[in-house]
Amino acid sequence: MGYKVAVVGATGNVGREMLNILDERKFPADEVVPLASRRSVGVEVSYGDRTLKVKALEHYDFSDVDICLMSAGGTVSKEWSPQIGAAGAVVIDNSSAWRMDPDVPLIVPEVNAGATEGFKKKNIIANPNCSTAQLVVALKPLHDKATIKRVVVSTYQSVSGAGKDAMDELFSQTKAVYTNDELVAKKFPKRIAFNVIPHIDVFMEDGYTKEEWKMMAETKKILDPKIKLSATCVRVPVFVGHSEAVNIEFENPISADEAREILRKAPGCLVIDKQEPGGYATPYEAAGEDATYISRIREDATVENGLAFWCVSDNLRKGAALNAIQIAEVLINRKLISAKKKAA
Ligand code: 11C
Repeated sequence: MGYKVAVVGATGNVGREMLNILDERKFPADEVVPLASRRSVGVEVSYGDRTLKVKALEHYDFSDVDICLMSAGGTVSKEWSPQIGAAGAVVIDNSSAWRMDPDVPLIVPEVNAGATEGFKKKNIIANPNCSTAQLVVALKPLHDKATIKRVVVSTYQSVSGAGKDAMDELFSQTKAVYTNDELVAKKFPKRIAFNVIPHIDVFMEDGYTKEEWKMMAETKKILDPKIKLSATCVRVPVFVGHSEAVNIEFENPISADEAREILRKAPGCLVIDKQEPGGYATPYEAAGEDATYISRIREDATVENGLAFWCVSDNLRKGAALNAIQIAEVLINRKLISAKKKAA
């Protein structure tokens, strides 16, 4: 017997990617139900070669749903995830609502799949922020080898991280530049076309932004609370694919060659590091792919035991939908859930 999977937020960037990936990975689902707010009821979404009609989240009966993939934002998740979890479905939530809750595991399967079983208290599992997911996939094998003390990371984040309206804003502003029309900025605080914006999410009291705080706090929860991390998160005019320039200080020595060999064998990582023009990954190649691409691996002589690299991944896939579905696969493969009997 297969699983019944609900996708909440099915009309959004990540929800649609979740439906694609469930099909691509031949997820053992007998039934997939796309859900969204009332205004999206009846909208058609693709699931493989099938077209499904979106149903209303409100009043949906979750009692025979096994897994609920949630990508409808923090406010909806805060209200609905506990109710869906109490109805018996395991919620895998893509928002930031539950990530820091001590009773909710925050999972990147390549890094801390073992922590998944902690979901039973609330029936909720959290998916990390996209910029954290790809980073910890790359950090984990290096941490295992040489123990990370401190990370300094600068991100180059695509507009799809801010949703479909943000992608439309980049498109229309870019067009307006060529047609000499007025540039309208609604989603971003400054023009994004042919520009970069050093600001993602709200400002915190200490001057960091919430996106930067998330990278620090989530890395600690997923990988190791002892790791110190300072991030600068920047929006760039790229549609899909987040990039990161990473500097690490380790407790123990590790050479660039050793790091390259370790990362080549690490789950979820793909090393492209030819050290010649074009011999590195960019968001263009990473979009639509599953891996975290790692390039430009080199020793950083400005600190003891220092290493620097470049890492790129599809923020809608490993940063969101793919990671959520990999968590669902962990639940099944580790026999942490079994498919419920469905009404005939
Ligand atoms: C961005 N990383 O690129 C954000 C999107 O906490 O899940 C995801 C925000 C989150 O704008």
